[in-house]
Amino acid sequence: MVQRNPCIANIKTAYLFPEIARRRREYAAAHPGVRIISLGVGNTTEPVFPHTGGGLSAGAAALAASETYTGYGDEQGLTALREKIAAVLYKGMVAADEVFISDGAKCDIGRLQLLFGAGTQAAVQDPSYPVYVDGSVLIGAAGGAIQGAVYRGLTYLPCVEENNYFPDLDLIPPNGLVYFCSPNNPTGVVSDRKQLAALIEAVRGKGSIIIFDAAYCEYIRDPALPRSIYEIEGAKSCAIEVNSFSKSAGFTGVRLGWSVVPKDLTYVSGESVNADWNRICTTIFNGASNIAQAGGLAALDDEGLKETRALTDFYLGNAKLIRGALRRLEISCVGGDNSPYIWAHFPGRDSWDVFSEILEKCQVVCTPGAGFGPTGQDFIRFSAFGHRADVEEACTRLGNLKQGTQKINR
Ligand code: PL4
Repeated sequence: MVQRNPCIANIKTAYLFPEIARRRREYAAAHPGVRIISLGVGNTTEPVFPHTGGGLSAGAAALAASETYTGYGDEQGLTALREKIAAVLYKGMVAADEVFISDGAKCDIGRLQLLFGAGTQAAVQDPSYPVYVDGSVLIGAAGGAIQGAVYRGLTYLPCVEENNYFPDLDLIPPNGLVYFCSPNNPTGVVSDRKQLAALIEAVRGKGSIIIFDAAYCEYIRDPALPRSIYEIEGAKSCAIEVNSFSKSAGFTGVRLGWSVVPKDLTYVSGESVNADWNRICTTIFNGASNIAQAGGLAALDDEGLKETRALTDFYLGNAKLIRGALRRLEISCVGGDNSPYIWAHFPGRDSWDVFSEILEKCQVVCTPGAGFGPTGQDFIRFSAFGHRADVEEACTRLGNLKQGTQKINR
């Protein structure tokens, strides 16, 4: 008999989003005819805009003609797309051969963990996108669970109201990884330049590396806030960035993202992380779909960038409605102004109980904060991804909660 990978055995709870889907299905089965609205998973709902969609269509059409057909491409992605991302999105802050095209940020986060392996200490913002934690467990870098989904070998960096949702940098482990997400999932809070400069200084001082997840950077409206870690001096020697077309172009189902691994970045041994990432990508990844990449190229044209702005404006409009509804209920919340997530506080409550209450009283699905880490225990995340009419209806239904908690503090 073949032995089970003991790291898999360390995972103690179901992955968050399928668990929410399971509970939703269970509720729907018990309440036939009830229309459930989702403000849960961060999944885009609006159609791809025409110029970007035209890129996808052209990519598909090219496959149907012998003159334009293409098969496997470079595993690192189309040179034209790597160059365009470097030029248009990073304004030359990174070079094209530091950009690696992928099938999405989530997949990159999983593969990046192979660079560092089981022995590397990892720190995560608490709360954070669960893939950083669960991925670390699967690679063997987190050890066993202490309780629930809290793992012995991980360093949790609480990001709470008391510290303005920015962690105590003294907690960062030496020679380890720091997963950092801004705009943050789930809190919706964006770190400013001063905070990211302090993060970089701390990480460099400890010989650690940041894996910076900028998947929601196109939602930033405050021009003073950084959209990429590479806007901050020193980042190229200590940070990898992951990003995606999912939430900017509506490509959640298309699957297209990228990572930036600077050539300045080295291990403690002095060897190049970029060279190893190239080796991993070429070995166990076979390149993003050529149709998706054609769409990505169109999304980065002037017209495509306008579409990104319009799409993200739309979801930010939803976020404003959700914040308004919570405000009327006097539920304290953050986020939603430069991000599509709103982090709402239900002091003293268990977030899975609040999830059930909202489902039962409002037929609205949300995401329990406990799924993002221990500090999320009495929080609920509301996602602004949804059709406008559904979000409006959900906001009306939230009135059924009629729950006064604490005063709005942001
Ligand atoms: C549900 C901080 C959503 N099944 O689409 P990708 O792979 O380019 O990006 C995924 C991603 C990366 N980084 C951050 C994210 O928040 C996400 C998507 N998160 C959410 O509701 O938190 C979708 C989750 C999906 C999943 O497991 O990722």
